[in-house]
Amino acid sequence: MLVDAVTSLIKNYDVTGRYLDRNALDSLKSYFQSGTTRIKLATMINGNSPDIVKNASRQLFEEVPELIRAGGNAYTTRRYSACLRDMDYYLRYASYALVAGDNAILDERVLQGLKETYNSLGVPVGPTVRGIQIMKEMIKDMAFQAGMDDVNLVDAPFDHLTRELSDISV
Ligand SMILES: CCC1=C(C)/C(=C/C2=NC(=C\c3[nH]c(/C=C4\NC(=O)[C@H](C)[C@H]4CC)c(C)c3CCC(=O)O)/C(CCC(=O)O)=C2C)NC1=O
Repeated sequence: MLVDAVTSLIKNYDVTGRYLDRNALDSLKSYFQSGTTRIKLATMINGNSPDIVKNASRQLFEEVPELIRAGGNAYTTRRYSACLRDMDYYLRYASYALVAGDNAILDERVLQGLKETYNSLGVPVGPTVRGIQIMKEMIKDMAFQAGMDDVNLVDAPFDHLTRELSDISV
């Protein structure tokens, strides 16, 4: 089921039959107040997704050149394309989670079974996580240049992907 910040909060209160209290209302307020920025960020990501994927993967392959050398996991055209496609998946689903203000969609559509798949195909998690973090930094830079006030909203979905993939704290 698709969940956003509002439905997930209401669900929690409904389970225990409570009215929304001060905490709930504060968190709803901050979600709605950040709404315009979330949509601006999603618009910016949508309009630049091919460049973000291309530039972030270029930087990743500069930092970890073994990936695209013989024997590397992104070596051969097929695997190189699979890698860029995965980056695009992370970016697109992160943009959904950003608008929703909730990471549940990432658990459900992206992370489910992913570690097992990556392990069985030898896709290295460290560089994948690095690719996700590079995209995050690029988007924050773009948002900052565009004068957006709360660029740290970008962190949550990318850091969630990173944490869940690597079991490390960000
Ligand atoms: C929407 C949710 C979703 C995700 C996330 C997803 C990921 C995903 N990535 C895969 C493969 C892959 N993923 C990579 C990615 C990389 N290799 C590297 O060295 C880099 C570190 C990295 C790119 C940053 C590669 C190279 C493969 C192909 C591996 C192979 O077939 O040998 C596969 C195996 C099947 C296939 O090749 O399509 C899946 C399921 N699929 C999905 O439906």
